[in-house]
Amino acid sequence: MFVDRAKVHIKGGNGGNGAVSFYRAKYISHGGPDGGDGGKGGDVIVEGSSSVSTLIDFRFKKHFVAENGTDGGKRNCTGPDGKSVIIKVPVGTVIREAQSGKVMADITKEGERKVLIKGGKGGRGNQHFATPTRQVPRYAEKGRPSKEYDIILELKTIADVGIIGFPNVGKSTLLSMVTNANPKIADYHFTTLAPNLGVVQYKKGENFVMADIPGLVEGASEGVGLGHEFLRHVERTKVFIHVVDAAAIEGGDPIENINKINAELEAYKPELLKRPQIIAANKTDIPEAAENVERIKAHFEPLGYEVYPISAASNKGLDKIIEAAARMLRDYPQDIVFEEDFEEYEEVKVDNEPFKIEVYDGNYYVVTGVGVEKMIGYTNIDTEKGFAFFQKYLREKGIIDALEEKGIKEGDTVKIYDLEFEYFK
Ligand SMILES: Nc1nc2c(ncn2[C@@H]2O[C@H](COP(=O)(O)OP(=O)(O)O)[C@@H](O)[C@H]2O)c(=O)[nH]1
Ligand SMILES: [Mg+2]
Repeated sequence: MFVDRAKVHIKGGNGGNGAVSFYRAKYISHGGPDGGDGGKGGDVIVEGSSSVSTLIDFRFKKHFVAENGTDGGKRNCTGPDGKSVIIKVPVGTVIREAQSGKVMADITKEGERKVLIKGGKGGRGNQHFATPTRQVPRYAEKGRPSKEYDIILELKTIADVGIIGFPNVGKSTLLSMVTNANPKIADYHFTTLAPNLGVVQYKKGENFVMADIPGLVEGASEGVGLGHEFLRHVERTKVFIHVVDAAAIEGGDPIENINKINAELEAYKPELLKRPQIIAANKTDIPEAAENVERIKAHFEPLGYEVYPISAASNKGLDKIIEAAARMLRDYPQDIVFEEDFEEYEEVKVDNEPFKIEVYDGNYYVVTGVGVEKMIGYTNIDTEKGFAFFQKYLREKGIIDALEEKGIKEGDTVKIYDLEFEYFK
C-alpha cells in the first residue's frame, strides 16, 4: 500500500532534576553540598532516508517519545542525558504541527536532519547554590519540561517534471518511453496509485526527474477519488506535461478534458496554474486524432501553451517534448521547498502566565513561571533601563507582594532562573 500522509505524536525528553545532597563521611558531620546536575532530555529529530519510500510505517507506530534526562545524584554525580529519538522519513516529507498547520520541517535530502523538539535542560544540583552566607543550600533546580505535539507528515514527490492528465491518456506509456522507469501500463483506470519516477537522460548536466502523477479526476481538488493524495505530489514539480487523448477513445472532448484538469490544479492551489505547462496531444497514430490536434492548437496556443502532437506508444514526437521541458527547467532552476514558519513559543502570552514561589530554609525564594522566564530571556538587567523594567515587571505582576506575603526579609535571596539577588525594599 502506498501511504503518503500520517499523523503521529511526538514528545521530547524532560530534563532530570538537580540533586540536593551533602557530603558525608565518618567524622565529618557537616560536609558541603554535593548534589549533582540532572541530565538533559532527549531531542525528537527527523531524518531523510532513501531506504523508506512511503509513510506506511507510521500506520503502526504513532508515538515517538525521547528519553527523559536522569536526576542528578549524590557526590556530584551528573545524571546521564536522555536518548534522542530519530524519526526516519522518506525524502520529500513535509512536517507540520497539526493544530496550527505550520511547517516545522521540509526534508528534501537524504541524511538531512532537523530537531523538531529540543529536550529539556537538566536542573543544576545544590552544589551550585552555596554562597558564603548560605552554606547549606537545600535548593536544587528542577529539570525543564520538554514539549509534545501532534504532527502531520506529508510526502510530496520530488520531481522536476510532472506528467498530468486523466486516466488512460498515456501518461505511464510516455514515462516508460523517455526514462528508465518501468510503470505499469494498462487499459483500465487506476493501475498505478503511487507516482512513478524516472530519470530523463537529456544532456550531460541536464538530466532531470520526471513523475507520472496518477489519479487526477474531476473533483480531485474536493477529494474525489483520493484526489488530494495525488494533487499533493504535483506541488513540487516545476514543469507540467499535460497529456491528453487526442483520439478521444474514452470519449469526452480533449479541450474540455484539459480545462477540467487545470481547474482541479487551480482549485487545489492557484499557483500551480502559473507553472509552465506543455500540452502533449497523444495517440496521434490513430487517424481520428488529426482533427483534434488542430483544434487543441487553435485553442491553447493563443493562450501561451506549447502544444506537441505525439504518439507515446510508437515513440513519435517525444524528443520535442523533452527538449521543451529541459528548456523550461533552465528558467526554473530553484527547487520548490516549503518554508518553515513554526515558532515554538509564539502562543505564550507573557502577562497571563501565573508564577510560583517556593521558599527554602526560610531565606531563599525561588520564583518560576513561563512568563517570568520569558521576561528574563529578553531583559538585560545589566543595563539601567533593563533593570528598571525588571523591577517594574516584578511589581506589576504582583511578585513583590507575593514575596512579602511569604515573609521575605531584607537580605534574603531571590532566585529567578539564572538570576540571583539579595532582596532590599
Ligand atoms: N494508440 C495508442 N495507444 C496508446 C498510446 N499511448 C498509450 N496508449 C494506450 O493507452 C492505454 C493507457 O495507457 P497508460 O500509459 O497506462 O495511461 P495512463 O493511465 O495515463 O498512465 C494503454 O492501453 C496504452 O497502450 C498511443 O500513443 N497510441
Ligand atoms: Mg498510468
